Amino acid sequence: MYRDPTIRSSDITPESVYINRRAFLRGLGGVGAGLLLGACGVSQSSTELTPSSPTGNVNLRDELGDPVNTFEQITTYNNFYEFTTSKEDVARRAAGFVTRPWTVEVTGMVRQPRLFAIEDLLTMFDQEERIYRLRCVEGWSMVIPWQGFPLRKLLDLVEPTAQAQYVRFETLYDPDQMPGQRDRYFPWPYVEGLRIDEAMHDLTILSTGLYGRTLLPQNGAPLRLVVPWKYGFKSIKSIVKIELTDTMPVSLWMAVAPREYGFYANVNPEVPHPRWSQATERRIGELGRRKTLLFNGYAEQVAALYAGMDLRKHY
Ligand SMILES: Nc1nc2c(c(=O)[nH]1)N[C@H]1C(S)=C(S)[C@@H](COP(=O)(O)O)O[C@H]1N2
Ligand SMILES: [Mo]
Repeated sequence: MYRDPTIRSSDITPESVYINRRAFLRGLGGVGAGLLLGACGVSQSSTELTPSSPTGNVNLRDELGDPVNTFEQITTYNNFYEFTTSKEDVARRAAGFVTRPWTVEVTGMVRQPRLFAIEDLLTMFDQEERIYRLRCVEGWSMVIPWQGFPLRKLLDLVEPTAQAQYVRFETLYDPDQMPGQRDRYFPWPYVEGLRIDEAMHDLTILSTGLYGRTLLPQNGAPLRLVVPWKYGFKSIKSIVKIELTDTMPVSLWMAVAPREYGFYANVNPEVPHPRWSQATERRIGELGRRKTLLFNGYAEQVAALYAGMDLRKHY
């Protein structure tokens, strides 16, 4: 379970190390800091970094001004049904998950199909920082400082053909490591999909880390999708296959409960889930609830993708 953010087990939590290190690097300024950040693989896209607070600490905030969740919250309250459906147990159950060697096959309607080793993906692309809200369809949310790279960069490399209209993603299938995959209720492996323009959007990233550290198994190591304007279940974890296709992919959730989960799954406070309202959410670490924002607060960037579509019908 996540803890009350006012109760710190230690001053040297991973997030304080991360935040202080960033403050140090920023203090160096200009070229020096850029080189240092480059050397450890995190580029300096710190538009969301606010200046020092009165306490001297640096506060990492999203562009709406809300603070990031703690490292502990982000890594101990997870949805990853391959391990368990109990959010507080995912971290423990996933602890031994083997993420090396790991390959990602990019295939389908592309001119240059290719099998990538995870090491290639980590070195071929600049690892940028993106501070994003994550809104789960269950009605809770967090703010997470991811590292990763735009999915577009990977897709450009393999050159999608003119027929490619959708991108289909698959999680590893390995019931020996992922005991939840023995549950026959779900049609494993976990599958998700995006329309190709959604996949090419600059907000859509493949994440390799968070808080300046390599991704942990519970967060989808070694590579997971992050699509911040959609409900969290679209952000598929531990990806082994990416396929370009002309057919709308059927996600695991569409297959299990087609009346409850659509392909688009854009965050929308006005379209209730059949069993609960989506008007408000609980930000982990906060008391009470806050209003859910259309497209999770990213409407300015993504609304044009859905021009002319009925967002109530295409949920
Ligand atoms: N393979 C896979 N990916 C998944 C899930 C899952 O069960 N299996 N859960 C999804 C859901 S419902 C959410 S809310 C997010 C949670 O991501 P986090 O645990 O890193 O916060 O992962 C998504 N990706
Ligand atoms: Mo979720």
